[in-house]
Amino acid sequence: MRSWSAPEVPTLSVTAPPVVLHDTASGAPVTVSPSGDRPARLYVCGITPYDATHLGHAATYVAFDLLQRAWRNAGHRVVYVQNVTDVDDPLLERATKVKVDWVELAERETELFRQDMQALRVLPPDHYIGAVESIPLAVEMIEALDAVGAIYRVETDLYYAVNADPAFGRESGYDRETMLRLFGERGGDPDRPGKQDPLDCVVWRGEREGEPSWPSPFGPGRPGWHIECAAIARHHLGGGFEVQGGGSDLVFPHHEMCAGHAQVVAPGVPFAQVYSHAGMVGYDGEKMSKSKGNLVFVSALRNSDIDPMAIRLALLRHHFRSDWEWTDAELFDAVDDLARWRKALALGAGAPAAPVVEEVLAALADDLDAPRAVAAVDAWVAATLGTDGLADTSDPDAAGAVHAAVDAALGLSL
Ligand code: 5CA
Ligand code: ZN
Repeated sequence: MRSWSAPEVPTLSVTAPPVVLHDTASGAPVTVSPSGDRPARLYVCGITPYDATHLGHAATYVAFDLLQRAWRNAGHRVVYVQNVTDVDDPLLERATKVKVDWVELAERETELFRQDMQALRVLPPDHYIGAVESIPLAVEMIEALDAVGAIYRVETDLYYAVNADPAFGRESGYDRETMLRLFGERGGDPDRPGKQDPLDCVVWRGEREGEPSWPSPFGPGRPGWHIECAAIARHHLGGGFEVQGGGSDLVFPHHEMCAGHAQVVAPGVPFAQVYSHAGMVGYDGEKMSKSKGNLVFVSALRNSDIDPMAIRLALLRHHFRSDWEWTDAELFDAVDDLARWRKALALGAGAPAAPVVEEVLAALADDLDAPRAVAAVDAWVAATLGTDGLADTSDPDAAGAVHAAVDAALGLSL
C-alpha cells in the first residue's frame, strides 16, 4: 500500500543517548538499542479506516514518531511497519450503515489519514501494509499454527487455542477475569458455544452472507484481526523485533494474541522485545472513540486553518503513556507558544544552545519524555527573549542548533 511522503529530518552534530522505553510486559524500563549496524525494527498498529483520524490516533502515531526520531538521533537505522485494517467488522458495519462500498470507504479514509500524518510531520512507515493484500500471509500463518495443533474449527470459523502458547498472558500481565471482560468489550466472543476456552480467538471467519470473502484452504472467508498484525509483523520484521507499539486499548486482547500466534509458530522467539503503549486521549469525559462519537478530527482542525505544528505541540505537552483530555484551550496555548518560539529563533543569537539540545535529546531517549523536552525549549525561549529578566544572546549561533534539534527530535518545523 502507498505510504506518504517523508518530511526532511536534519542530521544533528551530537549523538543522542540510547533509547529507554517502558515495557508493558515486564513493567520495567528497557534499553532498546540494536547492536552493530542492525536496524531498530518497529511495528505500530495502524488505523481501521472507517472514519477520519482523531486526536487520539494522532497522539499515538506522534508518540511512535518520537521513537523513530530518538533512534535515528542515537545513530540507528529504523525499519518501521504499520498496517491498515482495511477489512474488519467495524469497517463493514459502517459501510453498510452509510451505504458506501467498503473498499471505497477504506480507501477514502486511508487517504485522509496519509494527509493528516504528512501535515503533522509524522515519518512514514517503510512498509505500509493492508490487511486485504496480506491475506496470503495470514493463511500461511494459520496453516503453521494448524500444523502444531493450535487451531480448531467451530462451524465454518477457525479458532486459535490460547493455551498453545505457554507464555499466554505475559504481554498484558492481566488476570483471567480482566482478560474475559476486555475480550468481550474489544471484539472477542467469550460466550460462543463450541469454544474450548472462552478466550480463544477467531483466526479465520468463514464466509457470511453480504460480507466479502476470499478463497483459502479452510474454505472461503476472511482473516481475524490478530492474525493480520501477527503475520504482517513477522513477515516484514522477522521474529523478536524491537518494539510493538499501539494505544493501550490494544494491550489485551490484540497484542497478547499477536504475541501468542507468533510464539506458537516460532517457539522460543518472542514476538517483540518490548511492548510500548500510548495512553488514551479523551474528550468530554470519555476516551475519544469512533464508537462513542466524541471525536475531534485532525482534518477538521486543519480545515479551520489551525497550524498542524500547533496540534503537534499540544500533543507533545502530554507524556505519551498518560491518559489525558483534549481541550481547545491547550490548542490555543500551543498556537501562542509556537509564535513565541518562532520569535526567539528569528533572533539568530540566543541563550546557549548546547545544554538545551542535550536536554531535548536526553528527555526523548528517556521513555519519549516530550513534555520534559518541550519544557527545556520553553526555558531557552524565555531566556533568549528575556521574559524572566535580561535577554540572553550570548550564543551567536544558538537559533540554528535549537531549530535543528526541535525539528529532528520533536518533529516540529518552526
Ligand atoms: N486497526 C486497529 C489496530 S491493528 C485499530 O485499533 N485501529 S483504530 O483505528 O481503532 O486505532 C488506531 C490506533 O490509534 C491504535 O493504535 C489505537 O490504539 C489508537 N487509538 C485509538 N483511540 C485512541 C485514543 N482515544 N487515544 C489514543 N490512541 C488511540
Ligand atoms: Zn494491530
